[in-house]
Amino acid sequence: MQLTRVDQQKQEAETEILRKIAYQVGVDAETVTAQQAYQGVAWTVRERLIDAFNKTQAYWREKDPKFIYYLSAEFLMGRTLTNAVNNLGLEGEFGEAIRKLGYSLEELQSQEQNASLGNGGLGRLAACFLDSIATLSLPGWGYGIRYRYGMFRQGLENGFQSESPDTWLTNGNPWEIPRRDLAYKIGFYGSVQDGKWQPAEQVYAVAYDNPIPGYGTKTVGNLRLFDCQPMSEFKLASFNEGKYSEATEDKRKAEDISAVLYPNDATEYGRELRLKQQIFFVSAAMQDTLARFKKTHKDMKELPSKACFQMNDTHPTIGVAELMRLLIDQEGLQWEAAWDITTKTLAFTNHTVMPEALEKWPVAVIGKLLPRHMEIIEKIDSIWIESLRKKVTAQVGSQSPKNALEKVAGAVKGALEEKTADPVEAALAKYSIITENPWEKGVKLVNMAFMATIGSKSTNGVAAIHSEIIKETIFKDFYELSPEKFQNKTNGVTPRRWLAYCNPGLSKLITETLGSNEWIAKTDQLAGLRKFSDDKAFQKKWRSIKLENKQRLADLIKSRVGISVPTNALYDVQIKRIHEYKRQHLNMFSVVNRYLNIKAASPEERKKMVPRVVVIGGKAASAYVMAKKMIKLVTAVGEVVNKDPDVGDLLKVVFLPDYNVSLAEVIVPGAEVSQHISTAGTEASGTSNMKFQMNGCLIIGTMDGANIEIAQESGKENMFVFGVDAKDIGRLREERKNFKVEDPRWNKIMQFLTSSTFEAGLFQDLVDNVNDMSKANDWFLLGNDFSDYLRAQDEIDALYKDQDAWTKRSILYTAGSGFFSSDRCIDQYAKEIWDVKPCEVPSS
Ligand code: B1N
Repeated sequence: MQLTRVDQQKQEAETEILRKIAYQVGVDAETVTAQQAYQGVAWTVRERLIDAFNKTQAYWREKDPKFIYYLSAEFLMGRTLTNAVNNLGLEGEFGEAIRKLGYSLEELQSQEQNASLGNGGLGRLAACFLDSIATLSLPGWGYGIRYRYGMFRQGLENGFQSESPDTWLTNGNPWEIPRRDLAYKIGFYGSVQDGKWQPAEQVYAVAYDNPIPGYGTKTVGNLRLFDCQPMSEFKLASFNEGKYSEATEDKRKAEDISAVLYPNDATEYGRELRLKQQIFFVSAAMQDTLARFKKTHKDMKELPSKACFQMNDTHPTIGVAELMRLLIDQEGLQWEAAWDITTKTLAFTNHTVMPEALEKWPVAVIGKLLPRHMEIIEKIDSIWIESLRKKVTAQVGSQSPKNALEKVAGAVKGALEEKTADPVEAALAKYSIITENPWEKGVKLVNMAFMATIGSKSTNGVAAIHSEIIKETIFKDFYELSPEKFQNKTNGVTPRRWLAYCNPGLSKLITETLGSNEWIAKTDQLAGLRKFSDDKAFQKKWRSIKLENKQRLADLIKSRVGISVPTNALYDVQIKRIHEYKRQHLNMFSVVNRYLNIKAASPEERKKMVPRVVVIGGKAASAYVMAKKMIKLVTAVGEVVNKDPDVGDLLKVVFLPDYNVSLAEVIVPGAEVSQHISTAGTEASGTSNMKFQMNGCLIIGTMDGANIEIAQESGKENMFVFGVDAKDIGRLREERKNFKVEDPRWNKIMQFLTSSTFEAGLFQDLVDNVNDMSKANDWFLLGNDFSDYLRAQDEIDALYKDQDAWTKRSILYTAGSGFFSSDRCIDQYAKEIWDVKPCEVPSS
């Protein structure tokens, strides 16, 4: 009997997997554990991936297109198996072979460690971007660090966060290709003589390639991560002298550099090791790029037509000085030529306006670790300031301060208003890369964001409102000088991982309804669901899929924290880093209010209440005391509520520990309402809001970040919007000292949290921060937004009682989510910043 092509492929896949299990894993197929089966399958998929990867990279070498290099200290990839199998279109071939081993793809997937080389949104965005770059067949690579330990694992001890190392590489990593022969020297310390740097220490950056499969294309891109290794493994002479620890000292010191991800989100951490990490991967990436470029090009002036480096926040911005150094010291270019190339090759994205996150390195720290870079930065600054001097002098000198005010740029205006002795110098100082530390007299700092803007062809924000805010605040003076450099690129997320693969039930229904699965690559087609939003039969199917996903989430909750939650309750989630600006404590205030309401209600009244399951997940930076207290607030309130017999199934409060990408892949499809409740003007974009929207989860949120655009696309009337406006924040903060929350529910909550229900004093500081204006000022304005937030919460309950109306909205969310695909976002970057065009291997 003749086998069909498909059967043949299935058989081949099975044979390959069995060979891998036998010879790579070294076990008998009859007795494989889930982990061994995972390894066998993963190493087989790896070969398919590498085949396509090699073809893509060879084709790109031949065609020599312009490349985008995405420089990021973080890539939060999560797990790879399902994504690779699906993007490569291997489900058919591999599914049966996996079942024959006695497992499902999902079971094997759960054996994989998450690659958590990122903190939160910024790192996950980088991962979504790689998926879209490959999907659009854009020639592009990511560059970063192969941290041996990623984001710490979070546990709970007595309801407080505990931290343990993320040992993600213990079972090996089938998804990477070590390139031990590809290593770049990175120097530190030492001195500069006549513009020549003699580093006192050197290490190697060793490349590891991680192939990135595109969807619906043969293109497989690359994430190249660097591991740090010493120049010499072992000092035999020291060993022979009996100095054992000295013998391996260099190795230890080098390995420290790529050892661990800094676990801070939206906060800077001004330690020398972090700067070492930054120069380490940026220098390696730039040396790597230049080496490839030079194989086919002689003239460095062609670099901007062949390469663009996108700097993901300030973390890679030492790259401005590094590219200058490489062009001048290594390639022998003159300053002007090097500057021209640099400013045409670099681009910069800002991701936050939180002042504590804007990296400013002390001149002394850069000067010691990277003396040549510091020289270059000083020269960039002085040339820059000189170029402005004439302009500023003309503006300040030509007219009396009074009538100058309307016409001149912000820096000059500011200097004139401040009535400084020398307004010219004062105005120039506002543009300077090197500034005085306002809290430490005499200490000079390098403002990395300023250097990045000056050294780049473009600066962009990550949502419409955020891109406006940066033009009015942190980059005001720079915007007024070169408005054409400033852009918006509203974030997006990959519809593959965040809808098609994490929500197979909904995905199938969408495909059946729209008549094809084209929407996975062309998410605009999701708008076609709009016309079914009132269709009762369709609504019913939509709801039953949600119920299955809720069951999955309930099972996860049960297995992780042992709490049984009912599936007929409204699933309300808030998953994101724990931060005061994200206001998980405001969420908890509303939970306490709900609890007190239940307690005060009669049995009859209780019957009318909508049961709720409140799920909160997220990690707190290890040094962020208040964020850690906020986690304790969730667990402590949860303990009281969950065991109270008066409450029963009307309210459950769950803190899910160790939130990461794969947890999100279960939580997002199972959620019915999701909270995005940052103080207006503080969340640059948010990206989980987009994932919830895609999965038909309703949003309660402030008019902040991408919420605003989500409301535009899915209908503001369909979102539970509350809170003050970003434009009023400054004034409200000033008025805060005399502000009192008039709502009696607020006081009851504050009393409850400081009552004997909890350990004495446990939440006093948290309460004082938002409630005692003699001690604090409620910087994130919980008091101002409180009553409106509870009103929006009531609306949620009311709508949930009308399941058809609720489901209609849910459908409209998904239908309106097309814009938030990272494919749309990357297409805009490619056309409006990078000038990079698709280059796909032709079908042979
Ligand atoms: O970047 C995301 C946005 O969607 C979020 O709104 C924003 O908060 C996030 C220093 C950061 N901004 N800044 C950081 C991360 C690590 C670190 O060490 C800052 N993360 C964001 C994607 O645009």
